[in-house]
Amino acid sequence: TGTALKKLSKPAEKDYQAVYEAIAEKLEEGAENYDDGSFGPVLVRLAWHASGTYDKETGTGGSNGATMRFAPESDHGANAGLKVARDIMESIHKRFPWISYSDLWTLGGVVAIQEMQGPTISWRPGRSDKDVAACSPDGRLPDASKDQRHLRDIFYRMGWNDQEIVALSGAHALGRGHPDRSGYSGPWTFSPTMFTNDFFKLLLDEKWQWKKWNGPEQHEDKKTQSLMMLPTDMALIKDKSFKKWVDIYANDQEKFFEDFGNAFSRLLELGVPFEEGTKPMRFKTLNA
Ligand code: DDH
Repeated sequence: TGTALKKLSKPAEKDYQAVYEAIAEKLEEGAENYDDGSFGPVLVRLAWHASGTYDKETGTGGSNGATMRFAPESDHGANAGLKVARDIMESIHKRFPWISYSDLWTLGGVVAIQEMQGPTISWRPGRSDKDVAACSPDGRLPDASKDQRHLRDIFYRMGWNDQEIVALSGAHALGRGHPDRSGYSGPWTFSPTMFTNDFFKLLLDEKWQWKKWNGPEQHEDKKTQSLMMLPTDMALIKDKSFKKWVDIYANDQEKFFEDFGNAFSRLLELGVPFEEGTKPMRFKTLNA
């Protein structure tokens, strides 16, 4: 009884595990005709776009606040299509009204990565929601049409190094471009609902050519013409310091999982003022 009541005591790890499971059960529910059959990739993207607005100089942006609930942030071009993910999270929030949206959205990314067979992601609760005045300015998330200089501008601003930029970019094993969202089209890999190091392998092994179409400039694989790479993805093998890590992650899935897991966990925590002593949680997958 009382599931809809606000929690009186501080939620414990088992309460967050229950939220984890509720999200996990939603990943494929009603997704028969959606993309590749899972909402996992778009939930990862929501967690990333909620967090990737962080600016280390001013301490602004980041996942704390969940300000993408509001325009103007929800209307930023980079966030097109993320309403799908926010709506799924809304249905979860109805069942667990005690959790902040900021904790919920980041937890959604953890669930999606783990349920799509990725690494276990350490996660801590403690984010609180802010109002519309805290919305991030437009332009803090990467622009896919740009090159390595832009990648460094954006990711150094959050405090990342070259290795971490490459590791995080491996998330493009998942999901696809949607012409009605970003304008780009197609998946990066042949298994877009499974977390693998295939993004790196394909980047190195396939021949990539400019796609001939009316959409934005993107690459397609010469062999099947069904996969895509963004200009920013191609920058990872054009730039020596980035390519070094593409080679390493293409050859060592375990190393990629470890580095991605650590970086993604930190990404979700950028700028979050945790209470001292907040312990990282590690959630069990539905199959475990
Ligand atoms: Fe990404 N990403 N991303 N991305 N991303 C897109 C889709 C997905 C860039 C641009 C795009 C990361 C880095 C970058 C995911 C996760 C992550 C799309 C297509 C564009 C464009 C959107 C659409 O049309 O629906 C650029 C540029 C960068 C960069 O410069 C590095 C990172 C770091 C992550 C992460 O999660 C850590 C995921 C997942 C998707 C698939 C979404 C979906 O709905 O499918």
